[in-house]
Amino acid sequence: MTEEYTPPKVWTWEAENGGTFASINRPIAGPTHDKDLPVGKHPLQLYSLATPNGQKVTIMLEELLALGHTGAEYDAWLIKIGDGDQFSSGFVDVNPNSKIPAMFDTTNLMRVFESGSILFYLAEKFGEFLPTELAARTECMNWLLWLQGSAPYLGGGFGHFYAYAPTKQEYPINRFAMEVKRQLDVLDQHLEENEYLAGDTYTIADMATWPWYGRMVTGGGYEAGEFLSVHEYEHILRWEKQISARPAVQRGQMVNRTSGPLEGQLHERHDASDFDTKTEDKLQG
Ligand SMILES: N[C@@H](CCC(=O)N[C@@H](CS)C(=O)NCC(=O)O)C(=O)O
Repeated sequence: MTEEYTPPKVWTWEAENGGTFASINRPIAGPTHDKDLPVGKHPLQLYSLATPNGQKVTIMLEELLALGHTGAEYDAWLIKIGDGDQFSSGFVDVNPNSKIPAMFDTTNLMRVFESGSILFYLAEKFGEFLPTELAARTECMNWLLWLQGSAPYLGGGFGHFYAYAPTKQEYPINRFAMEVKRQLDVLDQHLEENEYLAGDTYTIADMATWPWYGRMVTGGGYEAGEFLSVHEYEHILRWEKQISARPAVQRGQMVNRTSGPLEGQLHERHDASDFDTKTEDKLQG
């Protein structure tokens, strides 16, 4: 057991509380500095980073482009959350919550934030990856909102205490490991009966879930594969393989990526040809 903590009567902000995100976390909203966001030539402007939440959107945009929707052409600008780019005045204008991903649609001057809302917006705008028939559409939204509600337990809960907290503590790691394994079992049982999350067709629910739980079962998430015995989830593993074989998924996960092998990092994407010419291995020679 760890040392007991007695909360004070009133919580106060200690700027340096330790942990990986100590320097960027604050208890207040709003910008820290004045800076406009860059704007490129394409209809959609994306401000993001290739975390699982960011990858959801770049996968969707690449899937739409693969279907020939030229209106889904996009500029993907890098937001370095470790450097506090999400607190610029320009970013706060597109997302008052100061979290990536955020998007601006220049065709109707609309801001879209929250990754689930961006997926839904793009699905509605282009009429793709969201069934139109009520029952199938509802099932797709059930799983999309399940993911949006569940992933914070995986990332902000389990991932934070297992990988990022300044000390390893048994209570929070146990609590969130239990919950994450329960979530994995929910998905595994569902995918035993269904090819994709919403049934027979690949939808925005799969695109949202793959970067989180797909990554977990291949052992990549927080390097906790062995700890969580992820090999047990054979139906998630089958689904994960199916999704990761899609070329648009392979491209989408490279955009705004700043870690991992250099050939998989495309820091900014402004043209389809950037995947061939502007990955970090090519730029660094
Ligand atoms: N519910 C949000 C969560 C977005 C989110 O948590 N983004 C993280 C990166 S994955 C972020 O921008 N963190 C920066 C910060 O907390 O200051 C969504 O789905 O878009």
